[in-house]
Amino acid sequence: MNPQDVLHALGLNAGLHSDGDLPVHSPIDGACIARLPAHAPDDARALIGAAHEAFQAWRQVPAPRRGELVRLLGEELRAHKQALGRLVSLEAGKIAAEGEGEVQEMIDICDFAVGLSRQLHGLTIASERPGHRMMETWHPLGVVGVISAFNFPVAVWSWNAALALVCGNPVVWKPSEKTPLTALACQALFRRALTRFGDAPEGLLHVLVGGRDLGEILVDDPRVALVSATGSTRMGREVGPRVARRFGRCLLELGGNNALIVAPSADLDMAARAILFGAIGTAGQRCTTTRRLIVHESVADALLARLKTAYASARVGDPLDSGTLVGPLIDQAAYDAMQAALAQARDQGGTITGGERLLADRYPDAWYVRPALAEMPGQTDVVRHETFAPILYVLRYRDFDEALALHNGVPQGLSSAIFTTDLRESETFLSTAGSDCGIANVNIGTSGAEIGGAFGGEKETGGGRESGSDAWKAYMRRATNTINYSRELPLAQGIRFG
Ligand code: UN1
Repeated sequence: MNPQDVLHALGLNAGLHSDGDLPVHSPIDGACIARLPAHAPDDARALIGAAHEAFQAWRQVPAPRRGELVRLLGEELRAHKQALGRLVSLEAGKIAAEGEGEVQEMIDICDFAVGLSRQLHGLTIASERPGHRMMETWHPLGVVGVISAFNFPVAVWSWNAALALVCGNPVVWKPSEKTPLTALACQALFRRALTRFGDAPEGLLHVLVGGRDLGEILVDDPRVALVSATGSTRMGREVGPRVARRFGRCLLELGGNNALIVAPSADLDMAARAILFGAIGTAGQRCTTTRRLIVHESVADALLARLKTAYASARVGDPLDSGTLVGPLIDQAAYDAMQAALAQARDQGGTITGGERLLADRYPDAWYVRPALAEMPGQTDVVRHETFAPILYVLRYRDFDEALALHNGVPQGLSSAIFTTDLRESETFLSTAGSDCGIANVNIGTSGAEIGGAFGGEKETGGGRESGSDAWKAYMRRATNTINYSRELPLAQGIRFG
């Protein structure tokens, strides 16, 4: 399927050669695959207004009926899984399996949200007053603004949108300016679902095409009740305080610096496979990418020998060729950041294997690299920093406490893993004194989380939780209700008044 066919299959009329001011480049070969008209700031404000109007009607629709719309969206995603997955590959550079995997994640969250649409329930709470009942009710919140990153151009939106919609909230989405086509494709699929649904209000989903200024409009507009933003810690440092200034709600999903500990008792086969997927999958551009390997000195040489062989033979190239494991970096800026980090690692005493540019002759405008292993003398400055590229820093440890200290000794706190068959180690890792991350795994890598759990992390990762478990509560407002069915008016705390 060429780009034009993919867009056509997804119902997108955006021509490849229209004359808009936002060029979209495929990281596969650097070619310009579309030029889209960007929204003006006033358009964005008008769309937020339309979404706010839609909220007045959508919040009144019974939640299970709202779930039906998300069920239909899930059906559209099932029917267009291959085409949308392909577009993810074209626009974000993911290998085909990961492009389709991302769409599967969308289907899964739709299924989850449909079930949830019948379970948005609160508690009944014991009242201290006779003849009283206390309960809590969850109400729709308002317009949800979603700011998403290039690396999961559609799945992260769907985690937010599926929950927001069943919770009674319209969505205004500002995708990365590097990946607007996949967003428009999702909007086209959503429109199909809307048509089949029938009587939904206009304005339940808007996509803002353009740059950072549009994100700022979402952040500052008081009609946007919740801003859910995925991206760098630097971005979160701006978004968080700005939304807080207007007492809006914010859900932040920021940088990760995820470590995987390999203990002496680990199954090294399993560990090596998990490290490979976690560190070089998606060309190291997941927020859950394994960035630090903390390995016991007794198994370090054996593990590293395996990893070096695997790194040298991992096929890097066109993400749509079967057999490719590592596609391109998103752009030259990502390549430059990777090279700068490797230079710093060398300066800080590291020994680097890999990291060089590949396929430059064939693709002069694309940025393919051999994933890098950086054996470090300690957790130096560069190791504590998230570089969004396939660099795995390797640190050796002697005793478990040292491993834990290294593990938690970074500013970020998203995902973490330990490979061990020692019960004491695994339980300690999951205990309050163990991993300080939002996600902590045993004998599973750091990336590829399922949608059923709450997703997000602590410290500079921003504290937000999206996707499964009770993450839906961030998309609703809670009211505590007390009902007096007696003939008295007792005050709480035993107070007598008058
Ligand atoms: C991201 O990189 O922003 O756990 C999200 C994972 C995926 C989601 C990653 N399910 O790797």
